[in-house]
Amino acid sequence: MKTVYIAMSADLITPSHVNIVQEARTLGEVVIGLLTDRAVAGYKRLPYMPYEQRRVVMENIVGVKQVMPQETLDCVPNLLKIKPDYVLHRDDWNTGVLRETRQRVIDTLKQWGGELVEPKPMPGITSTSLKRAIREVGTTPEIRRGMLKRLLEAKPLIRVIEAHSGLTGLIAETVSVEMDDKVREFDGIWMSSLTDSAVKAKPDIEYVDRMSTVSDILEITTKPIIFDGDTGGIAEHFVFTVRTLERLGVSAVIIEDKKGLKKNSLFGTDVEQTQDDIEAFAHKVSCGKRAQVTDDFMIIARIESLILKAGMDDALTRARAYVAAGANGIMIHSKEPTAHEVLTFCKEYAKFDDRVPLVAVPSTYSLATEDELAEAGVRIVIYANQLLRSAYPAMVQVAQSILRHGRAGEAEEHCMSIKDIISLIPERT
Ligand code: SPV
Ligand code: MG
Repeated sequence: MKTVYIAMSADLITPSHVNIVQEARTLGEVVIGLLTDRAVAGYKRLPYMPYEQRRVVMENIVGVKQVMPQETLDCVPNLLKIKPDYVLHRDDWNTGVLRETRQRVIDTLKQWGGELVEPKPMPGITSTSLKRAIREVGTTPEIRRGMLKRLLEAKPLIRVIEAHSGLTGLIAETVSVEMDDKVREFDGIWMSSLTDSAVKAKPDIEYVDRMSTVSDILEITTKPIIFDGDTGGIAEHFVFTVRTLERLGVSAVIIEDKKGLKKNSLFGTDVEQTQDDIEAFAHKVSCGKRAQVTDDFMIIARIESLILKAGMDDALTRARAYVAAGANGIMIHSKEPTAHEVLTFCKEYAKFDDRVPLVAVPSTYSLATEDELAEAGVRIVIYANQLLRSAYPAMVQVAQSILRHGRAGEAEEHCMSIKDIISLIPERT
């Protein structure tokens, strides 16, 4: 019996998947090389369904003999393992990210006289159109909540952007660019207290009610959310926040080790701010960990020692204590103009035996690149305020133009069209 290999991610199964399996069956026994989460996340969005769920679906498609993990986009390592007689692939991979892989497949198959068979793509439903439909339907708290942990397993660096409204949530959800044949998107959403407060014209002092913003963002997005929990309040209150966020499908909360009237960290020592005692904050973290119901939810401890000029040793001592208290991540904050002190922290942290993922927020040191931070061991980069900081001056400029000219005509070039704004948010009927 001949063997036929088909590589696929099989996230949202369409008739096209079933059809290619049926075509393959006419040639021999069908082996599916199922792309792992890591393999898919390397070039596009993390699949909606984790590998194990996708495997179960594919194993139950009539005609599938075996499902094996394909660890990268390149199926050649699997081909070398099973030496199939045929590889089946739709003839739509002669351009883009898969072009080189295609050639390597042809060259590899030659070694044992195997053949590449390329049926025409099936018209009709595509996984892209299904993904759009899924976004319109939304997601569930369970699926969304677990996504941050899945991303940490699947990708070396998680890229997160701030949102402070449904509209900015939509930007975080949908904006993408194509680079080097890969689709680059934000992986998750930061619910910043600074921008959530500023957009309500309130100072960032733990005053505004955040839950209505969470609800607006949940409504329009499917990506994982990291909630800026400020100080978390007193431990007795923090446990309720953890339960609420977890129930809503938020993936993580970050709390900072300050107490009393919290001010924004980027004031540094220009305003009075008090760092919490190590034991008290570690206790708050462990209370939160005990309160959560699922394994998916993450509590990330944010260290303010560098912001408050308490020194690198203090930052490292705290990191040790917070990890021991059960924190699932450490955010090291800095307001220096370069990444220097963050990178020093990372270097020392890398020597710890017990480590959890590191989070960095390059607001003031914005010239630091993702590659640089990832190289130092940072796993999550948060762009914490750029959407609001760019929107505000644009709005002021337009308001001034209207005043200056006594009409809105000159401001038009800075505005999206009326046609675009009225159709930006589709109705859901
Ligand atoms: C926020 O975005 O609200 C943050 C990060 O907490 S910072 O503004 O740098 O404190
Ligand atoms: Mg904040």
